[in-house]
Amino acid sequence: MTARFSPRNTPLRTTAALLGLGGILVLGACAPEGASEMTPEGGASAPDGGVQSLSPGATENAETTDTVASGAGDSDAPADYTASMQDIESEVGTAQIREMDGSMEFTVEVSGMEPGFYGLHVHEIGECNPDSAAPDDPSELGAFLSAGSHIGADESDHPDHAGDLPPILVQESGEGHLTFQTDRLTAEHLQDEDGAAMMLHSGPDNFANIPERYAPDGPDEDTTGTGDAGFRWACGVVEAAG
Ligand SMILES: [Cu+2]
Repeated sequence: MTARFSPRNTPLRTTAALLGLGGILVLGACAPEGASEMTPEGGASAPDGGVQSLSPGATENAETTDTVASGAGDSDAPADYTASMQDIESEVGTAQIREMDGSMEFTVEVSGMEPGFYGLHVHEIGECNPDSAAPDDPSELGAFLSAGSHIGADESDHPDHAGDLPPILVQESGEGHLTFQTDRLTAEHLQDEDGAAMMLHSGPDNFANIPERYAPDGPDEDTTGTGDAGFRWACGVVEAAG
């Protein structure tokens, strides 16, 4: 069996060294890592060199995507938007997005990963820079922080953000396949001037479902902002399909 990515076990990936990042690359989190390693958001990462802007920029050819598919689940229809989700080294998976009548249908495929659940979100900025600063806090550096927060993070708590998505299950084969629809996202979300990014996280999303016996005062801000899905493992700019 070929080597697999082990996102949960290798928060400091050796590939960072290959990219010439030098010292420690603390992979920026949408959330702190799991409960056993509650690392506060915003570790430093080596800012020097090796920055690889995978697909900067937002989608611009919106005029090609005016056609709105109707009906349900026409997964053979061509996608209206696509995203290639890349970790700091290579492609991990893809997302195809179709405009339905009143919703968006996503088909997400990943491969080469350890089995288990992984959080998925649509983040608000279509910029997947593996060594970048958070737009609202330039002192916070890490992988794919350039993509900003979940779409809708300003308007509600997780998991009620427009960009909150079901997690993907990676099977024993290392592959995961997920198709779902959401009526929370619109074409405007995906095509606004700063674009949007598909984000695959390093661990499962808890959907802020924290029993009161663990958190008598309710979940904290990190949880209600992010779902504690771990660091940002792979990112893909959402682009209009051409
Ligand atoms: Cu996220």
